[in-house]
Amino acid sequence: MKKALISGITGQDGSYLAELLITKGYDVYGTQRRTSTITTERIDHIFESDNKKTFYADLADANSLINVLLKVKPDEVYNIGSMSHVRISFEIPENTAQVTGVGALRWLEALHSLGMTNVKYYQASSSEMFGISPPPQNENTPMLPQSPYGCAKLFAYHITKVYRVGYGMFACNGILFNHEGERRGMNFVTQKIVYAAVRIKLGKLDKIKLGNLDAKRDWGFAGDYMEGVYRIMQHSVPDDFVLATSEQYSVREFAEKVFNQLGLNFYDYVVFDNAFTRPNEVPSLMGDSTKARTILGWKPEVTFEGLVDRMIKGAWDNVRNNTQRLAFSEGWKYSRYTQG
Ligand code: NAP
Ligand code: G4F
Repeated sequence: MKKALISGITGQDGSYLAELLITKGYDVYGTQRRTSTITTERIDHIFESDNKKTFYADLADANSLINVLLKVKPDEVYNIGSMSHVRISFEIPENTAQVTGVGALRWLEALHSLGMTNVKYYQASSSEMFGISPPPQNENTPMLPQSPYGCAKLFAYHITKVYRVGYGMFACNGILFNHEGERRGMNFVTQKIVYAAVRIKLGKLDKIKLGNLDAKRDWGFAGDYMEGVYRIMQHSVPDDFVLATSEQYSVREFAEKVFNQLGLNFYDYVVFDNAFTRPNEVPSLMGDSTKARTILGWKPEVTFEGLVDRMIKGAWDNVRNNTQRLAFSEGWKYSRYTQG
């Protein structure tokens, strides 16, 4: 049985990837960082009765990564962990560089120095690296990042290629465009909008505060993208692939769609708040994933409409039933969780 080790297993993608790899027959392990509150909400159902599958480690702590590698002896490492919020990266730029950028180097050098260069390595690269390069963006598009996060991801992307070429490692990049779902963090714009609309519909919130409504994104479903990640790692040679839907909507269009689905007019509730804008914006992302579609046979299954529907359903069930920590009903808690 192949062993997979996932950093960032407690996050949106890590949890979907863990589920997927288990269905593919993998023995799945993960790293989690020490936090003062519980962060395993997304994976508790996966490792319900087994507390030996996750290990404390931090991307800013090379020895912790080495120790986990020695304990697990994985066949494949998926570096999904990162400080993943673009606007917040302007507030903690050095931490972002350490965790999101140098964190990748720590994994790669740990594998190299331990003589584990036969272990496959996946790097969670991002369309944010393209920055202000106009769409459609593909593997050959110039990368012009606009945030500390984008710069950190660009370092991780290049260092992955350096270890692939220099040491012959199976090290690859998935350059993923925005992907969302029921497990999306509350301070990313899609989930923030969906939860606000549901709360407004249920009389638990009056207004939603947002920043730039004109930015355009290529939004897919996270579960589909983890299938693409798996295929990148099963390909005969290590390579870099864009995963995207090739459709683009503005934040405004996403919000209109969500509010309309609930019978509400978005413009009756939205308030502009400068706190949610960024010093630099990435105005327009839309990927060209021809390479992944042709070589890996990958394509996204969930449509934009399907994504909106499943996110609304997820939020509706949680807010109605108060089943999830993130969905506590008091308005002020919503405001805190959606900061960013
Ligand atoms: P996410 O929900 O924010 O999850 C990030 C994960 O990284 C969490 O498990 C988090 O742990 C962990 N983490 C944060 N700081 C860490 C540290 N210092 N050491 C170790 N782990 C740390 O992000 P996501 O949306 O699943 O994204 C997964 C990866 O893909 C990230 O690398 C992200 O940058 C990248 N990406 C995402 C998208 C997207 O649209 N979702 C697109 C392109 C690339 P806690 O649970 O403790 O916070
Ligand atoms: O949902 P967002 O925060 O996602 P963003 O910045 O595109 O980053 C996400 O996708 C990247 C891939 O391209 C990942 F690498 C990254 O880890 C993350 O998953 O913001 C989307 C857009 C931005 O243009 C932002 O300015 O929404 C705009 N926006 C407007 N009001 C807002 C808000 N974003 C947030 N988070 N909160 C707002 O209130």
